[in-house]
Amino acid sequence: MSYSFADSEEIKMLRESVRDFAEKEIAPKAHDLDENEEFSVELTKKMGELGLFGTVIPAEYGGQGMDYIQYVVAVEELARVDGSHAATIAAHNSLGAAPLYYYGNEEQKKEYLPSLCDGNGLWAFGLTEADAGSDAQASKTKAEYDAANDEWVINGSKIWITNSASELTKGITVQAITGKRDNGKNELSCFIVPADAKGLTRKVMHGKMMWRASNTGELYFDNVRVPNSAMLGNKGEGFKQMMETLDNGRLSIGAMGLGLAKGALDLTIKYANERQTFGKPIAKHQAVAFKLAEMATRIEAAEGLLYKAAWLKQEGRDFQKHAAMAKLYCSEVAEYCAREGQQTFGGYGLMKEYPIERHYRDAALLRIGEGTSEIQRLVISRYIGC
Ligand code: COS
Repeated sequence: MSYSFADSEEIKMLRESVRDFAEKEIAPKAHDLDENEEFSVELTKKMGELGLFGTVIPAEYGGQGMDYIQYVVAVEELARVDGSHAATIAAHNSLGAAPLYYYGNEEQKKEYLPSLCDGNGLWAFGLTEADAGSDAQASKTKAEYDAANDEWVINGSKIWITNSASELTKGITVQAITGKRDNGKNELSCFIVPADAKGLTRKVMHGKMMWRASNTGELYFDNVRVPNSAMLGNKGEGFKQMMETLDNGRLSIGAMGLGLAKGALDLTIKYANERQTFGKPIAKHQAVAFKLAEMATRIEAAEGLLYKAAWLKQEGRDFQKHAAMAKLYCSEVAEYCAREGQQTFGGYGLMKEYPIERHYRDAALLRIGEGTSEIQRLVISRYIGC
């Protein structure tokens, strides 16, 4: 397939339907949900009804069979209106359902995927720990094999796990130490852990400055027993699975950045054409017009980078470097547009009733979550021969 900068009819329809949903259903509730730190089961299920669960999972497992470009469009349109709801969808698809699809055996896929594609169940990605963030191999959570029962016994904890403590959560893919490798490093493997497993405590984390209507959990594993058949892929493949999952996830975080930036620009252009100072709309003042022109230009560049990365992934080509670049750059553009937008709104931009204020807070997550901007630069530098 050659490059195309024109949206197909299918993409246009998808974009319009998600935009319409985000504007009519999410926008009117976004402020209150954010203010009350409330995860909306109702809106999450409605996003499922719209076909946003199991986006890239093939129809045979109940999924929507979208390609990665379609998936990016959907996340972008949600993020244009609200980061929390975009985060729920991005985390569920990229980090929740995708590893089960890519690494699960046929039995596991048939058991778990349909219920994660029908809009009623969320799945989470249990990688991060209190002392293992950027250094993701530093996990302390352990799984010990109990040969007598052919089970693994998991002990440890995870933190900042999106979608892990909601009432829709069906389970978590958990990275744990399962032994030592020949090079002396920990051997890491992944396990499928149901949300109701005995010994698993899930706590909702409160007090976030951003994504306040998304569900973030803290997990404690106290002798949680799972059968040997709950291992995802082979023993010792856990870290590679997690890293590949993050490579894919960067596309959806990039989409969140691009969507947020576009949302901030739209709000700012509207405001700048209405607000008058010195006898004319502020959009007619060069100081403001140039800000808007700069925002629009950076958004255009971010879009090109992100859609190229998604296209590379879709085509089965090497996309990892571009995904890291897209995640890095879209996050920076999001933050830039939210800040410059807020500046244009002046005092109003500091008030919670103006969505630009929420965009400003939500943008901060993008340079920290799913691999900090520093980690993206590290990944990119490795690909360019450093
Ligand atoms: N895909 C497949 N395999 C990968 C990989 C990738 N993207 N990245 C690393 N690996 C493999 C390596 O090939 C290596 O395999 P061997 O040990 O068999 O040779 C192994 O994983 C270890 O790789 P490496 O030595 O590069 O790991 P590091 O400890 O240096 O860590 C970084 C690499 C920093 C890139 C990794 O820890 C990382 O991405 N950290 C950020 C984690 C993150 O984003 N957390 C946020 C989660 S929020 S959901």
